Amino acid sequence: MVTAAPKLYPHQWSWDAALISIGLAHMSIPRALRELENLFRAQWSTGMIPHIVFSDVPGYFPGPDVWSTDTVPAKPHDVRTSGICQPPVHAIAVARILDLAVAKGGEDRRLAEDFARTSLDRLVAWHQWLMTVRDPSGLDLVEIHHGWESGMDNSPRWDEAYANVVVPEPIPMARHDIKVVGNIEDRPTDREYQRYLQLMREMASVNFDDAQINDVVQFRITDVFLTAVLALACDETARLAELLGREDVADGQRALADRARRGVLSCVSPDTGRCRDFDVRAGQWVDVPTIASWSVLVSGGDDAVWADHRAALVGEHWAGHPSLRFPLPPTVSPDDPGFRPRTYWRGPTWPFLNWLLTWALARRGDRALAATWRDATLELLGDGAFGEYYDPQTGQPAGSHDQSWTAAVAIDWIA
Ligand code: 9WN
Repeated sequence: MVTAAPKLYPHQWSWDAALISIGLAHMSIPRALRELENLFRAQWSTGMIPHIVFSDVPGYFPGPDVWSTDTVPAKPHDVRTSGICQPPVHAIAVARILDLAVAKGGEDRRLAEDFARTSLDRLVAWHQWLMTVRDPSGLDLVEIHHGWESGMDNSPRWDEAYANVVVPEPIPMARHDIKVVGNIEDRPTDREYQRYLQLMREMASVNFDDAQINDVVQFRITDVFLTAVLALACDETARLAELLGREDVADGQRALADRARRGVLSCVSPDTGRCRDFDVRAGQWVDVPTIASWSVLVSGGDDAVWADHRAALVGEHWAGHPSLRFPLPPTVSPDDPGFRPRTYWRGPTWPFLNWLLTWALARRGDRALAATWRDATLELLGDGAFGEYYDPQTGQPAGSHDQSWTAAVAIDWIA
């Protein structure tokens, strides 16, 4: 596997792996397919693709022993994984790799078509799990049980829900991340980590059994951005299915995509125009302005709302903010009192996320904005550090250096 980063993340992460495989495909189609295969082999029998597939390299906390998933019946017995998921970008990767392989032709094409054919059922099971097991209330929105599932771990979107997570007794921690990342403000706090660990304990207490988790976990919130990504992933799976002559699958995926899109639109606040998340335990909407507020830019589904969200994200409070080094979307607006330019999901701009946005824009035909964000991100990466994320005001790299998906998206853009 390609690890998410050499020192900070010495394992395979789910959504990182998808983007990494796209970068690899430019150099070797078989290598790209192996990367995805390694992740897909770890898919649970429920359909869930786990958020981490562990290597045997030590040095990440929480590692497999802390996760306690070894005896989970749904997990393949020969891999060690975490017990939660991440956003479903995988179909986007399979489709992108297939497109690249078709252009290359020959053996590459044959291998990629075979892989796509065998992956189709995996993707269907994965998307189905998200829209059934993870939508127990029938809201057409995917519910998450841990901020890590959103991939936007400590985004202010989750602050209120986390504030309600009670940690009855201090949980021992041996954090490794703060030793690797020199600047402590780049990472979440100990207090945040205590809650992260508490939720893991709760899920482990029922052996990660989906039927019981909803009753024991103190964090249940729908994730509008993840749902928007799912809409696109289902579209891409439908496209793949058509290419491979599986009309039955294509119809089902189109229906799921419609549901996800409807779900995202149902989150738009009539007052602020922003997408909200719904805190299932508190029974209330959470309308915190972050990059996820503009999720209709990703999902589409309503031209007027799409145009509003595009205008907001390029506007003076976001990518067009005068204090920014490059006109790129920050994760929190610099005008927000909670904006922290170096702190993880509380302000920095993330190159892989910019790639995802440009991919969605280009797919919709907005090539001009896609090119602007691509060029600006490539300029940001011109320092060669391949930062995990960047201070949007200074353009300085933060978090880990040599972050694999940062390099992968650069390759995809320049290849
Ligand atoms: C927890 C690997 C991952 C990304 C996430 C990012 C960060 C992990 C961590 O790193 O999360 O999953 O330990 O901080 O938030 O999006 O997939 O790059």
